[in-house]
Amino acid sequence: AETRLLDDYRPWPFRIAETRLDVTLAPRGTVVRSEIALERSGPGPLVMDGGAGLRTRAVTIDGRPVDPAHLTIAAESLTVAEAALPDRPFAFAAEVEIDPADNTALEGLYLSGGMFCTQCEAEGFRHITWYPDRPDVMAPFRVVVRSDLPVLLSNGNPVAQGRGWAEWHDPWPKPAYLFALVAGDLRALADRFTTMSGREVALNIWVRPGDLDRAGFAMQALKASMVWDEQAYGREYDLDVFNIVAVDDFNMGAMENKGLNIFNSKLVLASPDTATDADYERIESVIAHEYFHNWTGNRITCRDWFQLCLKEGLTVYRDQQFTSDLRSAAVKRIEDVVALRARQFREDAGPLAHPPRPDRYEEINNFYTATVYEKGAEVIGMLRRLVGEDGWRAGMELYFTRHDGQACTIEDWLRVFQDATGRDLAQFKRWYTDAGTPRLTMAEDWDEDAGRLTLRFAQTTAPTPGQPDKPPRVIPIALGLISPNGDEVLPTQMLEMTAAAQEFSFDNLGARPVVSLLRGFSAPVTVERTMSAADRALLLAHDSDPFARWQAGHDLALEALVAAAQGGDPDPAFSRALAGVLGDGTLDPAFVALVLRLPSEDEIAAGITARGAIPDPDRIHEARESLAETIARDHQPALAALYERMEPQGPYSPDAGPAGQRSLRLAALGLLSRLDGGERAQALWDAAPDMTQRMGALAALVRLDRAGTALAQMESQFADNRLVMDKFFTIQPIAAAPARAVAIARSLAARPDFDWKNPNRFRALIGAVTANPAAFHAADGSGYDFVAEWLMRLDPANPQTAARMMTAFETWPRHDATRRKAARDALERIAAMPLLSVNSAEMVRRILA
Ligand code: B3K
Ligand code: ZN
Repeated sequence: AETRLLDDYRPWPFRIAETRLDVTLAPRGTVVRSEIALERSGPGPLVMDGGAGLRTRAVTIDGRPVDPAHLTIAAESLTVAEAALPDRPFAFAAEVEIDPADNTALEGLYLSGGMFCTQCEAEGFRHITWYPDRPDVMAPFRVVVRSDLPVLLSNGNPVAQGRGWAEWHDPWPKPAYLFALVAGDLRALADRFTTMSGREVALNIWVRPGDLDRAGFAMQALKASMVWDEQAYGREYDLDVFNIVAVDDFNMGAMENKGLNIFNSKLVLASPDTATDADYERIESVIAHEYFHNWTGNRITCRDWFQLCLKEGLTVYRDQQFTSDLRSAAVKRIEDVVALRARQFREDAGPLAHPPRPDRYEEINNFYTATVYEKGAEVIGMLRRLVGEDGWRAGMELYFTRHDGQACTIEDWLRVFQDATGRDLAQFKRWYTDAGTPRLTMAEDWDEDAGRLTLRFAQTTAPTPGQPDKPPRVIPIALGLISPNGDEVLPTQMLEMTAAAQEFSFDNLGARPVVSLLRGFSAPVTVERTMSAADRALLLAHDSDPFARWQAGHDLALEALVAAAQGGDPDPAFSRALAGVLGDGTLDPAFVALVLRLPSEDEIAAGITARGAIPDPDRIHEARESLAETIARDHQPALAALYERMEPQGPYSPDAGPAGQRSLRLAALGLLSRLDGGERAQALWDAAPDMTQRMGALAALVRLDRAGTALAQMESQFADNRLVMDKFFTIQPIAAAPARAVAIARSLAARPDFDWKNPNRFRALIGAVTANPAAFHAADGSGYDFVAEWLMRLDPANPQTAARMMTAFETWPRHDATRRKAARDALERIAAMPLLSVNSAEMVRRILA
């Protein structure tokens, strides 16, 4: 496939005054009539993008068919020669036919259980009609939808409707990727919102008739988001209606189409007996994320897809702030860092490493990554730390006023902060253009006589694909000093490291303090320092910064596990230090649960790799299981007491307080079930309080291989609930002993309800195998083979989801020769597939490079 380069950007030589669409829906033979009012803004022919599925019936300019001599229709483009175009404004019109029923790729217009819906980002609109399908071409849209289905929706405000048709108008110029259309037998949960300037907005969440009672929480989250964006950024909603639609077949989480967000139903529907606390929190944050896109993404969009992190990094940053404000900032920060390390650090350390702003791609859908999203958000957090609160406020204000209605670049974004604060951001820009996670080392010099502590920092970043040399970056390092008795002797300071090596000294210190480093995770770097277990335990007990405090415990656990997985004796320091944490009744239960959560098998493997050794997935699994058992034995009475005490009282609420109690309760349960044979878990399952606790109990039962009855009950109770049945498919391979997981997954895949063309169901089962590392990386290659088999089956139907799941293989280079060969063989089988999609071909090529 063709490689696209950032440097090749050229503006489109026309402007669009208005785009009109008239769509007559049918499962096969949907007719799309378009009329695009154009005005020339540069030289050249008129080139439109289009996909293979378009059957072109007519092309006219100002109502007259284009002379075939001036019209070229190729596989992916339509060109009208310059000679056939008037000098004044003119109208391009086309009529095409498409078949949504055959669209299994779920890109463009498709059918999901009898309902028509669209997904246009990044380049899906070209599968609907001929159009300049690029984000820098913006236009107001007027859309007529025709169908017998009762509910007909598109972007913007409703204009008029009659039997079998509805007209919509979106006055805000937008790129085609924000277009949406929905038609179906839907019911609305309706509400209203009054904006800060008094505008009345009708809110609707559209779901299938039977799902109406599970949309309430999403509505609450939407209203909370609207209030928050007004208060935090002064951003107000700008249409008369805001519609959200839930669909069962969706390639990702949700989509921010202007005024008509389309959501994966799993990110809308929730009730206490079907959704977990984690589901609720996710729904709240994704509803917010898509809503926040209305300003950061829609009103101000991207010039081209290389700039994707302009909208995604900023919007993730905003949804993270929203969740911290609504829930606990400390807990949210820890959760976000855990997720960043699990997905983004891993990506940055492997063959798929790329900068937040890539400069080349073959298939843009392969770049909706943790680097663009989550690292993009971290980069914004650093920017805020560097320019300070006033600079941040002034910069954001300038961004919204200067760029409203425009399609922008990362350069525009940085210039805003440069202009607002006078600060030179040239070095900072490397965070956007350079891939890889910097490794920060710190050495300490203590001068007892002078009472002076000198910290010597060095930064290095390993080469990444296409980027052998890594100049130093500016790294904001937040640190504090803790005296040996636990008092804070220096509150948080923000150091700015700009060179490859740099020193900072602190004077007038009485006794040698312990450095609390990278407070709040002030930069997305890995830290290396020598530090005694006793000092880590001191920080875990006393650090005033909750993130650094959690990190100290996490490091203790990680060190113990890395040693144990390499055949060493595990240091008992972590388990010992837990006594203080478990006994401290002042701590937030959610925080305690996070301290108890052991580093993942993948993180242990990365830790071993970073020390220059080869990880053994089986021994890692055993080391982790055995540490869990040690902790359970060491703290049995305290855990048992917590398990009882953390039972939330009263009716279920997904709020941070009770959810935190449940997470601690379930963490205790997971440990205790290693000693009680699963007795508590069985009792909890039988009591069936809510889905959160049921899933916690079920995970323990599956791990102990005594979940037969529980699974049968789950199945009979929830056979009709797709979202709950997805959990049924996930929990078994993910929680089972690695040696059995692939066999279990194979038998699940043979069930008639393994509807693999549904992305949620596919990810539920196949993704679960990739999330059980010792099973996926089994030495005999059975895990790789199973996953590769299914990716090959999915690719022809749904390339986007297949390619995305291929990232499971990105850690293959760190394994031993046997596993490397098995992984390579599996990937090569995929690469050799006839008609492999562009999406998957690019991924395999990069993973194997
Ligand atoms: N912007 C969409 C993602 C589109 C993914 C296309 N492959 C959802 C979001 O980030 O909010
Ligand atoms: Zn987004």
